[in-house]
Amino acid sequence: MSERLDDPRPDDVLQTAARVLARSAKLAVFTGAGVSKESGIPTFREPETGLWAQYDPMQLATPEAYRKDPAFVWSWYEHRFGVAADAEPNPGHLAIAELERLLPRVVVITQNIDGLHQRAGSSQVIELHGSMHSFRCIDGRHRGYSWDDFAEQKEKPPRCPECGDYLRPEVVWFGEGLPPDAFNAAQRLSAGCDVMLIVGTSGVVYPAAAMPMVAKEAGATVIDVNPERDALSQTCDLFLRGPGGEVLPELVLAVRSHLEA
Ligand code: BJW
Repeated sequence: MSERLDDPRPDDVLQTAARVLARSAKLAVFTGAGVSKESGIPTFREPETGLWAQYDPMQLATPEAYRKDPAFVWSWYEHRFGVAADAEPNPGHLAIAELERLLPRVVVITQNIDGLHQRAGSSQVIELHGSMHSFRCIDGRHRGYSWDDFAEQKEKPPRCPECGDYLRPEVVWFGEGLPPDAFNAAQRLSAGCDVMLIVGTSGVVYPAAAMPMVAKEAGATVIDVNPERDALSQTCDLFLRGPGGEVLPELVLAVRSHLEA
C-alpha cells in the first residue's frame, strides 16, 4: 500500500486498517511497553512518566550495573515485577488475543517481559527481551528458575540453587544479545507476514526495532497504533492515533464487521 492515510479522517483509517486485517492470512503483531501502559505498567521513554525519565538505564539495565551493585539492581527489578504481577491484561491485550480467534494465523512478537499477552489469551507469543517470570545464574549455566524456586531465600539477590552465584532475571539488558531462538523466529515471521500491526513501541531499541522494516521490505502492510507519532510511524502505511486499550477494541469490532459482511 503506497497511500498514506492519517489523522484527518480517523474513522476512514480505522476502516481501512480493519479491511486490511480482515484479509490477512499471516498477521504479526509487534508490541512494546505502550500496550501494557493501561494495565498500570510504566513505559520507558515517555517524558515524565517513562522509567528512563526517572532512572539511568546504564545503572540498572546492563550486565555491568548488575555486577557493580547487584542489590540495587535486584531491588529495582523486584519492585517492578511486583507492579507487573499485580497488573491485569487491558482491553488492548484482550483485543489482540481476539484477533487470533478471527484470523487464520496470528503471532505476537513482543518486547515486553510482563507476560500479559499470554494472560490475555494469545497463544503464539515470542518474547524478544525475555521474561520477568524466568531467572538464571549470572553466567547463564543454570536457567529457567521461577520465583518459587528461591522464595524461601532471605538473601537478596538470591543465589542459584545449583552453583551459588547470584541469580538475575532472564531479561535482555543493553549490550546483550537477544535470545537466539526468539530473534530468529521473529525475523522469519516478520519477513513472512502479510500485515504487521505495531502497538505501543517507540521503535528505537535495536535489533527488535528492525522487525517492522523487515516486514515492510518483504511487502507487508504496516499499521501502527500509538498515541504519538514516532520513529516507526514514519514508515508505516496506516497510523491509528490513540491508546491501544481504546483503538484496538474498536479495530477488532470493525474487523469482525468486515468478516461478517
Ligand atoms: C502507547 C500507550 C498506549 C504510550 N497505547 N502506545 C548506541 C548506544 C548504545 C547502545 C546502542 C546504540 N545503538 C544501538 C545500540 C544497541 C542497543 C540499542 O538499541 N540502544 C538504543 C536505545 C540506542 N541495543 C541493545 O543493546 C540490544 N542488544 C544488542 O544490540 O546486542 C548486540 C549483541 C549481539 C550479540 C552479542 C552481544 C550483543 C539489547 C536491547 C535490550 C533492551 N532492554 C530493555 C530492558 C528489558 C528488561 C526490562 O524491562 O528491564 O527493553 S530497554 C527497554 O526498551 C525494554 C523495552 O523492551 C525496550 C523498547 O522500549 P519500548 O517497548 O519501545 O518502550 P518505549 O517506552 O520506548 O515506548 C513506548 C511507546 O508506547 C511510545 O511510543 C508511546 O508513545 C507509546 N504509548 N502509551 C499504545 N496506551
